[in-house]
This record gives sequence, C-alpha cells and structure tokens, in this order.
Amino acid sequence: MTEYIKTKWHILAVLIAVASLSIALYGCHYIPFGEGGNKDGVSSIIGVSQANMREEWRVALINELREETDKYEDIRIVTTDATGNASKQIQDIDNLIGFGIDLLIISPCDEKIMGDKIKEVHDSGIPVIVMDRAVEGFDYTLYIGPDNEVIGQQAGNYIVNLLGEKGGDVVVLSGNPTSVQGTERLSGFKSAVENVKNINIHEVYLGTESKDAAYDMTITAKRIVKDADVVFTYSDSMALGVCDALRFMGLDKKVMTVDCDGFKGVDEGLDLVSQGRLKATVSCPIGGKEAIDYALSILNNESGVPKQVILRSNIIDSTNVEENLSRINAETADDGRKIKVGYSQVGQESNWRLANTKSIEESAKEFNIDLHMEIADQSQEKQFEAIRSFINEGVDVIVVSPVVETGWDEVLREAKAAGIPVIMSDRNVVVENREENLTTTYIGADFVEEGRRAMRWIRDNVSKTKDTLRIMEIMGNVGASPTEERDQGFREILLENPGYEISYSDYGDFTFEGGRKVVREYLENNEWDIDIIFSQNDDMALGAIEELKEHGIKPDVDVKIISVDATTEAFEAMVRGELSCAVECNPVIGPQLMKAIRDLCSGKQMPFRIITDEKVYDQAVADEYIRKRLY
Ligand code: GYE
Repeated sequence: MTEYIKTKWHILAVLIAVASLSIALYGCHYIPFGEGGNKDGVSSIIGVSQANMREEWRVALINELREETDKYEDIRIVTTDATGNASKQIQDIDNLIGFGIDLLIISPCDEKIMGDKIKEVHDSGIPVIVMDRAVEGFDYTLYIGPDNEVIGQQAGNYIVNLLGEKGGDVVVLSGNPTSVQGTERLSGFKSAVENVKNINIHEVYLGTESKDAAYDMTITAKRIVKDADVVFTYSDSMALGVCDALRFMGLDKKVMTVDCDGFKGVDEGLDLVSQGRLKATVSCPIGGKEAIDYALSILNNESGVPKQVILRSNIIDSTNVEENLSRINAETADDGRKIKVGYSQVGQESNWRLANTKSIEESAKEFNIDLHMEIADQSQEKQFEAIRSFINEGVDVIVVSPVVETGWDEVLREAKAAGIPVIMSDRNVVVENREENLTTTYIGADFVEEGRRAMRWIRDNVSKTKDTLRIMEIMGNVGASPTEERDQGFREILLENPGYEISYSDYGDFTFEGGRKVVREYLENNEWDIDIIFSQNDDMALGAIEELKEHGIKPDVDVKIISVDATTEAFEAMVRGELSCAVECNPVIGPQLMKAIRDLCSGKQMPFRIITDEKVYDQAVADEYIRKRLY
C-alpha cells in the first residue's frame, strides 16, 4: 500500500477511534487533535476517571480540574464518568490509556477493586494521582484528599459549642451513605457528639443523598424537625434541600442547619452561609487546583512531589465566610516580596539531618525566601528561644522541626498571638487541643508506615532459623515523633507475625555514638544472642555495625540489620554487605516546604499534612540505586 493511502487509512482509523472513544467516554472533554491524529501543540494529556457525576462535589472536582487545566495552552484533559460502576471505571481507564494519556487522575469507585487497577497503571509507568478515597498501599504517585472523619468531628464539635451547656435536639439527616465519604463524616460527627450531655440525636434516613430527598424528608419529619434546635447533614446538596424545606414550613428562623462541603457555588455551602440560611459549613477543599499543580510537577519530572496531601477543612460561619471566600480564590503568586522565615532546626545529629538542612537552605534561595535558621542541638529549650526570637524579629512564617512531640502549646500560642503561622517540618507535635489550630500544616514522612515497612521486610526476607527470632530495637531520642511512630508501626506488624520478639530496646538519640553505645552496653551484660537489629536511623545502625565488628560479630551474617533513612552512607554499607535493608525517609523536603510557604503567604488554603514519597531498599538493589541518591 502506498505511503499516501496508508496515511489516509491511518487518519481514518484514528478518527474512528477518537469518535467511538468520545461516545464511550460519556461526558468526555475530548481533545481537538490536529490533522493525522497527532497532538498538535499538546504537550500532555491528563486523563480523569471520576467515580460518578451524581454527587455535586464530584462535578465540582471535574469543573475545578478543567478550570485549572484551561490555564495551560499545551495541556488537555479527558474526563470519564464511571457512573458508580467499578468495572466501567476499569474500562474507562483502559480507554484513556488507549487514548494516549500521559497521567491519570482517578477518584475510585471502590478502593478495593480499583486498587489493583491503579497499581497496574502506576507500574506501567503512567503517573497516577488518586483523589478523595485512598486505596490500600502506596502503589500510586500521589494521593490528594480530605480527612472526612475530621470533617464530621469538626461539624459535631461546632454544634456542641453552639448549643452550649443547655444542649438541645439535633436531627441528623443521612442518606444511608452509599459513599465512603458520607460514612466517614457521619462517623466523625457521632464521635464528637455521642457522649455529650444534653445533646439528643434524632437520626432520619434518606433513600439517597440528594437535595430533593432531603427536602421531602425534612417536611415528612416535621413532627421531629419543628422541635429541633439544629439539623445536621453532610453535604451541600442535602443542606440546600433542608434549608428550602425549613423556609417552606416557616421554621428557618427557629431551626439552624449545619453541613459539610462548603463549596463556593450559588446556593452551595459558602453562599448559603453568606445568605444567613446555613449556620455553618465545614469546608472541604476539593483539591482540583492542587491536583493539576502536582500533575504538572510530575509531568515535568520536578523533585519534591509528596506522596500524600491531606486537605485542610475549616468551620465556616458568618464570622469568617468572606475571608474564606477570598482565600479559596487566592493564587500562588511569587510576588517577588522577600518572605522572611525563621526555622528552628532540631540539630546536626545525623547525616539525614545534614541533608535535610542543605535541602532547606538551597530551596530557600531558589524560592527567593530569606531564611534565618537556628540549630538547637536537640534542645527543646533552645528551640523555644529561637521561636521567641523569630516572633520578636517579626518573621512572616516560623518553621519548626521539633526535637520532641510535646510541650509546645505555650510557645505556639505566642506565635499565634503574634499572627505568625507555624509549619511543622519533618517531625510533628502533639498539642492539647487540635481545634486551636496552633500549626498550619505538617510536611514530612509517615513514620508509622516506615516502621511497618521495616518489619514487613524482616517478615519477607529474614529466614526463620528458630521458633522465635530475637530483635534489638535501637530507638532515636525519647519523645520524638519518629521514635514513637516508627516503634508503633514496627510493633503493629510484629504483632501480626508470630515468631519474632523485641528482646532488647534502648535509645541511641539518632547518633552514630548512640548506636555504638546500645550494642556496647548490651554486650557488657549479655552474650550476643540477637538475630535482628532494627535501628530507627542509619547513623545508629552504622555505629552498631562498628561495635559489632570490634567484637567479631559479622553484620548481616550473624545478625541482620535494618535501618531507616536510606542515606548514601547506608547504601555504601549495603554494598559492603554489612547493612541488610534501608527504609527510606526522605530529608529532601525543601522544595515542598518552600512551595507551602509561598502558598501560605499568598493566602492559599494549606493542607493538613503533606506526606513525602518513600521506598525500601536492600542489598539486591543497593548497587543500582547508590549512584542515583540525592542525599
Ligand atoms: O530519621 C534521623 C534524624 O526526624 C525523620 O531525625 C527525622 C529523623 C531521622 O536525626 O536521622
């Protein structure tokens, strides 16, 4: 067949494929390809697989993704609607891949069924951003979503405060939630109100989660509603139905309504609060803007893309609705203003910490941020002094990597009183009352998952040479979040797998000498009878290895050694055959931190948490990866 005819048939084939696909992709936003089926001027195609287009906030997500994508000439978006059917969603995804997408954004119909499909796409090399419902495991590029339990709790706490000591009657309108989101919000709401004196809950079930069903049911339940103080429902659409019904019955001045979603459209949460029809809404940013921001970073192979972004939700009522409306529409603008940041760094205790400090200093320059860093040598008192000096200096933002989790409430209240937002970097704090919002966001690792990964590696790779393998745990410094949480995750998996026991644990303060000390002191009082060492960071593992060798104990032969951080020094020890496994804890969080600071200063909504992306390495892959290490 001559070249000409072949080309003609090719064009025809592509056009038929595009046409049939457009029909199959119900509600698709198809790409106007140039002649010959190529992507004239289009650098990337983002496929979006939406679980359904029945729920208002899902429609809102698609609209937000499109609004954001329309800002970029060379980016196209193709959307599909699985109509709530997991097998159709799988078909949609295959169609999108056939369409030639470069990245997939998916809000899964069913986390269990879709988890395997998401892993298949991710493993094929197509980046996957999962939104709203987290699937099991971490076989995706990035998860962005709210914490629906917290959203329900916030609504419940608001109503409890609203009704005060006197308490009152609360009608809970729920649609026999078909959505995970609804179930989680209700669960959070109930956890906040169930044990509160004088609060009487009256549950009213709808068939579906729609405005009309809520309207009809509110009228049908007039006998209960007319004596209620508050009606709670967990979506804007249902809340509108309730407000309309209360107005129809002449009860809208007597009975208050509280809901979740807080969307910004006409007659949606924010608007209803502005109109005075809705007492309060718990806003849940949809994440469309963030998804496209991160999608572009991923497509441009930028470093510092996190693993999870947990969106912040806020109580919005008449006192703050205008402020929130302006914040939601704020753009991240590098307006060139020199932002001044005070950073209280925990210390210089480990190679990880040195890499972390380097990443933050380099990113501050790159983002045009005036960074004032104080090193605290693992002293909380020194951190308090540094924070107070930043407050006196009048910095724009304070960032803290806290040496321990507790004891921060007073100094954080001082920063809040001074109007200076505080970001927790790398490690987190535990405060007395989360509702005080003493910190704006947490950027760092999921330490509990790191602990789980360490024990899963042991379970899967250390042969059971005896009934019970004895484990020595070398922990960081007392009270630090990585210490507590890595231990928690490790023990969680250990409990699921008989045949292992933590026979000895002690603190090594995340330092090389600390690791040596733990092993030395053990050997001063015991014959060596440990099969596995779990060290909560590399420096302590390397110190332990040094001490073992001085006593003629062969690392990785006589005792398997698993560490956390995965620094270059750990890779070198794995290549030498001394360290068995390194669970990654990424210190290179400078870019994410500086972006968050820029967003914060431009008034953008900050996520609750930004969790870094991490893997597990062992001797089988150490040689391959050692050259690629960034720290
Ligand atoms: O594992 C360790 C450092 O806070 C995650 O602190 C960080 C830990 C890290 O000293 O090396």
